[in-house]
Amino acid sequence: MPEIRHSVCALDCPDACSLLITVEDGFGSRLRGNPEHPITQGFLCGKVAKYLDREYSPHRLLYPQRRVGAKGEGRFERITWDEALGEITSKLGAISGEFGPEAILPYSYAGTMGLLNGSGMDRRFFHRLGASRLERTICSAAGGVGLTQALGVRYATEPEQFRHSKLIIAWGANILGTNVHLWPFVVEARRNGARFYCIDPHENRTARLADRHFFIHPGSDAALALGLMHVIIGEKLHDAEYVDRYTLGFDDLAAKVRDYTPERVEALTGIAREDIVSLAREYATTRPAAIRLNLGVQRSERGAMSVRTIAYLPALVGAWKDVGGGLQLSTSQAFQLNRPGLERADLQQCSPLGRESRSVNMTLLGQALTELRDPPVKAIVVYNSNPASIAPNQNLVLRGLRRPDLFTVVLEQFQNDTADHADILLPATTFLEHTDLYYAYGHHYLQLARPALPAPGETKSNVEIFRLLAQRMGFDDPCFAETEDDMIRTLLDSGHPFLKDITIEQLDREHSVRLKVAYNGDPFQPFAQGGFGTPSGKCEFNAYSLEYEPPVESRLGASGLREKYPLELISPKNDDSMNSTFGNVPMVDRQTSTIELNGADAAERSIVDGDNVRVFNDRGACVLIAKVGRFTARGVACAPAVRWNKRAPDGRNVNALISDRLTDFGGGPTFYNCLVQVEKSGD
Ligand SMILES: Nc1nc2c(c(=O)[nH]1)N[C@H]1C(S)=C(S)[C@@H](COP(=O)(O)OP(=O)(O)OC[C@H]3O[C@@H](n4cnc5c(=O)[nH]c(N)nc54)[C@H](O)[C@@H]3O)O[C@H]1N2
Ligand SMILES: Nc1nc2c(c(=O)[nH]1)N[C@H]1C(S)=C(S)[C@@H](COP(=O)(O)OP(=O)(O)OC[C@H]3O[C@@H](n4cnc5c(=O)[nH]c(N)nc54)[C@H](O)[C@@H]3O)O[C@H]1N2
Ligand code: SF4
Ligand SMILES: [Mo]
Repeated sequence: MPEIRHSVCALDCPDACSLLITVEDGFGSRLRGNPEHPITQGFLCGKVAKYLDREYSPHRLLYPQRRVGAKGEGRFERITWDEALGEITSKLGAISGEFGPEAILPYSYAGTMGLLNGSGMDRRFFHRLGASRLERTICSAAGGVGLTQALGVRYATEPEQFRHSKLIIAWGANILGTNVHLWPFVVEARRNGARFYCIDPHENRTARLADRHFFIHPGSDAALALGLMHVIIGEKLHDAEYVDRYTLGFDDLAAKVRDYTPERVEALTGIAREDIVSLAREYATTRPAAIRLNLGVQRSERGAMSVRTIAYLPALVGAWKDVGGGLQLSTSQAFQLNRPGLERADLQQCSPLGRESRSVNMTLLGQALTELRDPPVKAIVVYNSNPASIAPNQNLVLRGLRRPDLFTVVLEQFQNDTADHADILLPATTFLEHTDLYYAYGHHYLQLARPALPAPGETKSNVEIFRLLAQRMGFDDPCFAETEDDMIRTLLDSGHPFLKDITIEQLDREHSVRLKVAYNGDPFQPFAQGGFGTPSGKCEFNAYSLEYEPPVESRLGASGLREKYPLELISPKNDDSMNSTFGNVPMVDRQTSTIELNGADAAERSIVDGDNVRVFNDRGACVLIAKVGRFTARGVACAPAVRWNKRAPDGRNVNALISDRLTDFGGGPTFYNCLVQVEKSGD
């Protein structure tokens, strides 16, 4: 008899969908969205609707392997778990003894959003070892800092409330591509008369369905926000009462934005001055008004400033007062779990180092592997991430990963570019095969998933692999013997009111539980009456430090550079994949091997649709297929990310072009400020 089991999509996506899987004799035959879940609403995105193809792919890694070919070549031989674990622990032990434990670097990101397999036993293991700590900046670090500067605490308007909005602005947010479960709420709002606008350098899937799309120069969003404030304050359209009661520093803000006239902001952003004026008026006078700000704006040299400045807008117009008003960047901070108890940073005190170890910024991986000293990185353990494909300054990253003296361990489901560089390659389970607890960054439901399918071959979960490694190393703290359920109980035990009375038993029964963010299921309105997380409890404008400078790598940036490399390249998410996770799928490979060029830019270079083109700058080059059209403004090119290097003719993807220059705050990457030249390629 087929049985329906519950699971949770673990991909790095705001929606964290509740899944139903039909299982017969241990075989999963159908995957669908849970119709009872208030956010999932019974449907899945295109990529996960087909996830069973990945689950049962003949290319799954099933056994531990040892590299026999050159690094990057991808030739391996099968070994036993016993050999693999023995080799890893003896090598890590030797490196720690000779160079100190900080010569070992963990490298992971959100391949799974599960807390146990993403930041559980692994963290405990590396803390006890005394390994370097990884600053996990690759995605949202700049935005996190910008939002904290503005609001003090990173709470957000919940998706369910968007149905009540009368004006929704998708600001650097490709809702249909990366956050599709917000869309039904947008549709409902529009049915009730709401307008829907996009602010984006790319006319993506979402912008094509918008009432208006404003093409903005990459990285210039802070200027637009300052320009909107100029109009709002100049025309006295702000909410004087809200501003008076719940904000600080309005007069200085008013003085600061005086210089950001529509004329000046048009020159900085490319948006016509009359559009800036009308958008400002409409935003300030429409209630409720919600901004869906996503992470696109903060992958820029001005990323933190952009997010900070945009996040002042709802306070200025009083939008936080309304159900359906405000702003959503990420809901993740509402999940006030006991992370310290899970991660156990205190174990560093028991390491050979006996103190907190150094931290290494993951965005600077290339530098860490080639330049870092005292000690140099001698071993890297990669899981939940594919740095050979996704990290900036790819040529430097690959040079580092190819160092003959670097010991590399990779925990993976598939043989991707990073796996090809492993000394020891370990087979990992998928989220359908292990237990985990899931937070979300696009809603307020905490979810538990039990294994729905048997783990194939000799695959093991990250939790189990790090538990085994800890045992082999002789780590005897009781936390290394904990079960998944012990770890979940620890996480739930934070004492925070948002988690009040939520138990593992309830999660097992109900699978998904709404955080206690509001009384009795009422809408969550974090800042309706102030309550900001700042020292004063008010939204602090701190106007003295508000400023906009064009990014160095932009059309108004460094002059020597933009003459040589006149096109601004952005490489946002591909609609039908997930970073590099589905890079082995031919359709995804085709989608991520293209670059969209504006018709005028293409014509100038005698490029027509379908031509192979070489995209290059001083850091590197890659070959892509041109798509010529009107989807970007003149001077902007768009190449959806992230392709597997090894599927490209020259073994490189767009990240060979991207600098490892960091964002203004937070140490994040600047993927979307990248100057390039494009030429027709002979290939
Ligand atoms: N289908 C799909 N879904 C995904 C992912 C995926 O790879 N594919 N990845 C997941 C991950 S890791 C994340 S972090 C989220 C990210 O989700 P999003 O933030 O929505 O995704 P991005 O594509 O990074 O950026 C969103 C939009 O910002 C635009 N943009 C780029 N630069 C600028 C700028 O300077 N200003 C403005 N206003 N807009 C700009 C891009 O053109 C894009 O349309 O999505 C997650 N979901
Ligand atoms: N040019 C460009 N580059 C980008 C971006 C961009 O927009 N443009 N986006 C950036 C952003 S926002 C992000 S978040 C990063 C994402 O980059 P990564 O964090 O590297 O994400 P993925 O490429 O999805 O790779 C995740 C890997 O984890 C593996 N995995 C999944 N579950 C498990 C598990 O349970 N155990 C183990 N051991 N492995 C597992 C998957 O098989 C997959 O290979 O990329 C960044 N790079
Ligand atoms: S990737 Fe996102 S939208 Fe797709 S199933 Fe997973 S959580 Fe849902
Ligand atoms: Mo991300």
